[in-house]
Amino acid sequence: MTEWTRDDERFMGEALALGHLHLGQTASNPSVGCVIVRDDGDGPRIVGRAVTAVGGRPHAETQALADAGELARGATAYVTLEPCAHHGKTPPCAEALIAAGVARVVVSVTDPDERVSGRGIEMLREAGITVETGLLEREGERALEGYLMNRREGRPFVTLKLAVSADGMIGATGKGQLAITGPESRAEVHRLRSEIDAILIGIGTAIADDPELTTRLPGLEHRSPIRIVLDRKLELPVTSKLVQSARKVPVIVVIDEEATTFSEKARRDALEAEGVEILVCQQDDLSDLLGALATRGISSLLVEGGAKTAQLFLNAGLVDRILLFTSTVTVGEGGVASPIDRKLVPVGFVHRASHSFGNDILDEYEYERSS
Ligand code: AOF
Ligand code: ZN
Repeated sequence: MTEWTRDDERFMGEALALGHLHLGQTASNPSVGCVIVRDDGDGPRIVGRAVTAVGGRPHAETQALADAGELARGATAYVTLEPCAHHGKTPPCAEALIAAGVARVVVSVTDPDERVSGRGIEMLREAGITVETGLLEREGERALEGYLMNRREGRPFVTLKLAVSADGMIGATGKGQLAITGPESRAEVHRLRSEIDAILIGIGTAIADDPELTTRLPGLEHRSPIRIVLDRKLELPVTSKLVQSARKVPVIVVIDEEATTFSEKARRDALEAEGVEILVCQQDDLSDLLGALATRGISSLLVEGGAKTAQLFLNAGLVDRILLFTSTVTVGEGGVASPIDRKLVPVGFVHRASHSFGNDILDEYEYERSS
């Protein structure tokens, strides 16, 4: 076991904070953070820093090295993920670290990608560089949870978000969007949207609420996730806000089977003409759908819509985190009951934290994997 110093933890903390910046923006690549630190006898100082670029490339290390320039020679690189060892779309970061003359590399999490998986560390060690791993590993695993789930399990990390009234309801039939939580909670949801790859709702919610599901916080408007609707019968109206904004922010409509009837084909064509992508995938087995999403690079999924969709994911055992907002509003008559409330959390979920947003409480639960 390596004995870490306070400085080690501080610099890896800095790398993790950098990695956080591009969550949801690096396509199929993880958002990795890297800082280059040197000590010329007057204490350690950061001479280079970077996060994986928007779109996924260049990787963090090459940019941090460029930032440090000649100062990287003899320095320590703190990286949240093991440096890559493969010639992919960019040359290996391990090679770049060796060429720059870095003396020590500290890694939080090793890379499960089969092209890397220990080889990055091996390459560095063979070149005489000191490599230490596992610093702030729990935090690193959390920071890279989407990417790790994608590579290890072939599916995105799934977060289920629910907003529940004081009387346990998530809405009311026939009333459209109901303000259950307050503005502070809504801002938090938009912030969450800005950090994930895709958001998913069921057709019931899409029709009842006509939501846009974009990120609408000042400065974060360009960070909207891909929007996915489970829509077996192809009922999403062409006039919906989702469809009407599909050219700006992608929309994927998931249907069970290829359109066959004249009217189905017409509806499909009309949606496609607006820029919607149609994905054919059996929804009875959600794992097929999640596998298809993972293959196209989606590593984090926020399930936002409807009691039915929430239940579908819970029943399939495909929820990793629950974000439960509880408000002080009462819905009363005609309310749609939530499958979950603070007193009824599914077995296997462990309470991790509570936060308050205005008058609302956000409880965070995580599925405890028996590993
Ligand atoms: C790093 N630093 O910042 C990131 C890494 O398609 P490529 O060539 O960009 O390679 C993608 C793989 O590179 C990805 O699966 C993961 O193993 C690694 N991502 N590695 O050294 C980075 N983003
Ligand atoms: Zn790399």
